Amino acid sequence: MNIATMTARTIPVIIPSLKEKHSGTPVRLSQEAKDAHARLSSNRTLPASQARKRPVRLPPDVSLEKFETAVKELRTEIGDDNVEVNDKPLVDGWYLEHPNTHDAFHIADQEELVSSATVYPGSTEEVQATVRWANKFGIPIYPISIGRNLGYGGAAPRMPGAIVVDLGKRMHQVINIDAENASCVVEPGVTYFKLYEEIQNRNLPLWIDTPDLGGGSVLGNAIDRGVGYTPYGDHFANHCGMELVLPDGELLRTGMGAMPGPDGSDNPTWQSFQHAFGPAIDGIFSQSNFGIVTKMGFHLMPETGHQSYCFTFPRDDDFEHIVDLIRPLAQKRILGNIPQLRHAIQELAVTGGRKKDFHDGAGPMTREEIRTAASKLPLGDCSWVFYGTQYGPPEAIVAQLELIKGEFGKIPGSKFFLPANLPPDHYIHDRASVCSGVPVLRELDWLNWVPNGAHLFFSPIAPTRGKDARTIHELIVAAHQRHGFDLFPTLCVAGREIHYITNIIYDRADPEAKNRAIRLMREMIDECAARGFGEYRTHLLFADQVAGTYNWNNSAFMRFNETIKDVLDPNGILAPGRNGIWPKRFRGKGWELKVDDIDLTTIGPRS
Ligand code: EUG
Repeated sequence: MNIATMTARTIPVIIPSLKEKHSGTPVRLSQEAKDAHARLSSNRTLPASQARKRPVRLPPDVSLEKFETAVKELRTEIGDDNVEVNDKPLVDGWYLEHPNTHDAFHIADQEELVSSATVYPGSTEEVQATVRWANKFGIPIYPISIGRNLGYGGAAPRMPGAIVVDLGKRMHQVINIDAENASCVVEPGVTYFKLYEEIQNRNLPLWIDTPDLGGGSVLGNAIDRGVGYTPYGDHFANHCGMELVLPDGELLRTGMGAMPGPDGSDNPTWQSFQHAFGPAIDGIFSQSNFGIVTKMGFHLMPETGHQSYCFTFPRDDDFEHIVDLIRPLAQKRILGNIPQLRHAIQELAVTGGRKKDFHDGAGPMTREEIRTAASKLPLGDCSWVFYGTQYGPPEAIVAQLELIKGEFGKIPGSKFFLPANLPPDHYIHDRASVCSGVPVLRELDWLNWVPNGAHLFFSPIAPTRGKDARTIHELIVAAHQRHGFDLFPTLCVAGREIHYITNIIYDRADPEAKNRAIRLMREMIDECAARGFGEYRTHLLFADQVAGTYNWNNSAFMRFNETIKDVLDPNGILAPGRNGIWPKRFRGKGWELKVDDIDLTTIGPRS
């Protein structure tokens, strides 16, 4: 173990490194990880774990006797050590030691969104064997890659008592890096940290594309259609070829991979061309429950020059104008990546600040409190911060920056900063890392906002148009006010749409705060939908409601998904309810959680 330290409460803490564990921390970030852990644990009042109130949560319609028989059979197929019954106390842990048994950021009772067991297949054949076993016993399975889909449900199955198929633990090889083609093939357990390290070790002039936190699965994030911040930031768009196990155990390759290579080798263009011939089917395996992806190809970006920067804007009301200035810059691809437009309150949260240091009592911080606190930070008094990065040779970057400064200079009081103008611990340096493909841990600091901090993302899509952006922003502001939550808007602004991401931060030990967070989510989903703004991704427990808003023409889209689901998965074993898609076996039997389901303490069929 390379990191051994003592927390504020003098519990010895060991953070596994990437060498010791597939989901571990790179050595270059060990001090940062240690510090982040110390801050979080000193802000935790809950015990590490509590005795379970109930025994193992069994899969639906499965007796204990049948469960035990099934587990025994799975052990003979996959190995005794590779099947673990979930009967021990539940440990929320933290980002770098996250659970694969339940949702660490529980909104329901901690014991509700839980698995009955975890299986660790070591090969595609073992994934196929697991799927066939699930069909034989009618037991739902829930695949995870790393399980760090945090804020969206983490590693938890949507259906309590499902068996989690933890693919990452034994399937974490970087199968290939093709330096000439600038592409790679990875297994589910390869994190951004690991892929980055692999490329550095081989001294290749290639970049990966990472989200804000680097511990996630490259494959898992892409099939959930996650986002990063180099020019290759659309993770699904930059994938190239999949191998997957269908719900009946069949094995399938997509794109050029559907054609065998010579003499039994992989097709030589599998990582060169995404679409190949015939229907482009890759998309139906993203954000769905139609197959288990066991290998996935990605394009890698050749390294290039880069320069990160930020602009600050003084007034809350500048928002609309900023969005209208970004639109043409993004459409013309003068902006080098997907920039983030963040509210000044994030400057407080990302320093590891605690709300109580800025605000007394309950209720959200006032505008004046935010301004006062932000004015003491390096960027000074402001309302919005635009973080961008330009790419290419130095002369090109200078020319691009002149154009961009000319535009944002139209907003009175705007200020321009380079990383060299800001202290070494300022967030801009982490932004510069992320925007040049270097995975980091910085955004963990948000969770210190409240004790036992947990978070939930609300992620609607809005047009890149000032007045639409204002409409959605005002609606979200009002909803947060009503429910007493601070609002942390980060807008990922493209030329035609905005991913408006807000992070609802709540205290896991406070059932009343959890319930307010649920009401807030439910209301925002419905109010946005009434104006045509829909979520691009959501937490497990809100998927039914969100799926229900995509209901044009008598829900033709969901009916299409259900048709596919019932053909591919007639026994309804694969991730029932994922993204709102329920197999025939469970559909309409009370599992769906709708807008009126405000009490989510217990999860199961309702009458
Ligand atoms: C973030 C961005 C996302 C998302 C969750 C979090 C960033 C937070 C663009 O998508 O889904 C700072």
